[in-house]
Amino acid sequence: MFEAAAETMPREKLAALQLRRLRATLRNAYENVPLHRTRMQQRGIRPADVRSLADLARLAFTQKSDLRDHYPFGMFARPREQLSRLHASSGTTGKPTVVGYTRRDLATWAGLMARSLACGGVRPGDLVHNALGYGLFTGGLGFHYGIERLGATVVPISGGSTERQVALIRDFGARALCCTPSYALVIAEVAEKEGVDLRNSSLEVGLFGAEPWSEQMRAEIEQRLGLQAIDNYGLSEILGPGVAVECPEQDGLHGWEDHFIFEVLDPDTGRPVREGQPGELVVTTLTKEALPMIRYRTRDITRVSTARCACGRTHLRLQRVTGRNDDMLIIRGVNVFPSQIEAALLGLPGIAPHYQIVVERHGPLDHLTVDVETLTAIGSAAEAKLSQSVQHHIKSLIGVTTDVRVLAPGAIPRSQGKAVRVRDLRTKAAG
Ligand code: DLL
Repeated sequence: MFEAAAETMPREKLAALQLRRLRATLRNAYENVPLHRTRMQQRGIRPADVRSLADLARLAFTQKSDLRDHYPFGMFARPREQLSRLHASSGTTGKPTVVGYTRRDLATWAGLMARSLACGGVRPGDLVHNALGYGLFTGGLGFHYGIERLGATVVPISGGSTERQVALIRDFGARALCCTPSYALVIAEVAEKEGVDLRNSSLEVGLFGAEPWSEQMRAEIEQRLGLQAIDNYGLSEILGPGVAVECPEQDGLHGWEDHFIFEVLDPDTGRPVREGQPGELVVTTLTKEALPMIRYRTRDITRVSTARCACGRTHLRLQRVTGRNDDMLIIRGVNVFPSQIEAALLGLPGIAPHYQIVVERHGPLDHLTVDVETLTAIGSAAEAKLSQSVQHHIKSLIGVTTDVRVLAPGAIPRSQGKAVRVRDLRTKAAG
């Protein structure tokens, strides 16, 4: 463990630390961010009134729209001159979300990333191939400084030029790979095409995240790259990567509770669900200077468990994030996450693990077309037959009727970062 005392802290001590840090965070937010001060005043709460962790429920939520409404720097608790770095996420609509870090925030982040890498099985002295995007995205630089902090060697390759990535993984002898799960499969695919056997390479562990992925996708990646695939979760508004990560038990992601408070709420009522029940993850930061976040609604759906983990860490575990509230499709009354379609598709014989879902409006009803790809060219008669059987398989597993389009090998666009899984044509048609 990178920080054994913190990672194995008894839960009562952890709770006491959280309360102390929560009060300091609220003071920082109240004194330095007009939006947080106004919201606390509206509720008649001052930071000193928060005397227990249960009092957190009295505070207002923060949402992505708050960051947009105060674009670019209005949510910062420090003057811009005191920030060492900015990151931003582009988002699909409107203005980007801008986040900022003081020098101390960057040190905290590097420490949490080093802790997360070690938790996932990366060791000091390892060579780590970092294929997450460098730039405004938090993935590349977030991992970069964590890898250095851990005492490992970073190869800052970023995404793209996959042939070169394959050659460098082989030539430099990387033990660990960091990228999105969808890009891990692109690397596997290109290696196979080039005749490079990564299964028997130096790779032993991969940290994959930044997008939802399924257990089936994990199995595929582990088998094709010959490594242990570890899930890691984070979001820019809260930190970037380094919020939660699996240990080698691969049974949930340890959320670092000495730096964050995790709540799981019913997205409709805003009330907590029982432990183990699915709901929206809401996160409060405890150590951020520049951008303290109070009860940030992530829109991500997960469940938590505080049961003790075999690895000895005491921090709660988030179940793999299956998707975002706003990515959920409602097809004739059935709620569907793209990751469920992924789980149904992966492992089907003859089908490549690349897919795209097209949503259209047919009259009053939403309609799904799932584009899949064959591993080899098979001819139209076989394609028609395959389409039928995939359609049947999805229907029997998830209960939704879809059209399945079987495309030629390589027809589905490959991503270097976050894969675009859903093409939603509904709004266009309505407009
Ligand atoms: O994706 C930070 C990150 C970088 C995490 C690299 C892990 C590795 P954003 O671009 O702000 O930050 O996107 C955050 O991506 O709210 C989730 O919806 C989704 N997401 C991130 N990690 C996972 C994961 C980075 N492991 C948004 N599983 C989040 C499922 C994930 N979804």
